[in-house]
Amino acid sequence: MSLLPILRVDPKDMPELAIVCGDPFRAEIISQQLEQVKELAYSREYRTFTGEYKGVRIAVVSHGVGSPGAAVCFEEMVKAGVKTIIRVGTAGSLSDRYKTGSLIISTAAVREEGLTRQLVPIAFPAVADSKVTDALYEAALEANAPGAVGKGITLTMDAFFSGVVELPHAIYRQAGVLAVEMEIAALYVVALLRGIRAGAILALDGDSTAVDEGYDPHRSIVAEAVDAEIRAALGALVKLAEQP
Ligand code: R1X
Repeated sequence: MSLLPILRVDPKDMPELAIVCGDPFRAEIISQQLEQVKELAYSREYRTFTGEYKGVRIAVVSHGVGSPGAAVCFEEMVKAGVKTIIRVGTAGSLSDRYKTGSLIISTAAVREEGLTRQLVPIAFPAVADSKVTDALYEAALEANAPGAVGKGITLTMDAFFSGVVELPHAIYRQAGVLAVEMEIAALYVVALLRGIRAGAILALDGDSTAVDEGYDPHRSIVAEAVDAEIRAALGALVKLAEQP
């Protein structure tokens, strides 16, 4: 078979289990935890590595920022035979309980982006796979994160900095949504429509209502939380490899 048109990877080289993250540089950092690492391609924002973690073959792929671009990546991964995807990401806090340095396992995503309604009506829920969520939560509790570990609903948006329209963060905060980011709804909808399993873990990098005043994700507490979520995601994939 020829290369995937956008990821530029030969489908036969793609394992069934994968970690995805937004940042191509973070994909490289995650790949350093693997043995027999190979960089398969670096095409646009999509960087693909494969390797083994505790004897389990996995891929690490970057999906860029935002749902439409990320969905292209997820769709091509599914076409190549990937059956389980875990997103390792960062997000802004929406709750008083979980702040910078905490880890959140996303059980479902509010579909406040524009992409997924072009795939399936908006009444369809963007939910995680429960086995993936359970494995991530268990692994996150053991990952020594600098903050608390929680699980619950997250918000997926397209807007990062605000314009002149009021963003819906306050409403979702009242409704108990824990964090906001930009790609999980796309991941869960693609996974549900294509019949694969998906989950996501997020390191909180600041207060979602303060991004316009000053967003600084480059703090040591965030780096520690990201390291912890990477350990958790790798641990969860090892468990999930035994539960196909
Ligand atoms: O999902 C969000 C987006 O990919 C989280 O971080 C990025 C924006 O800084």
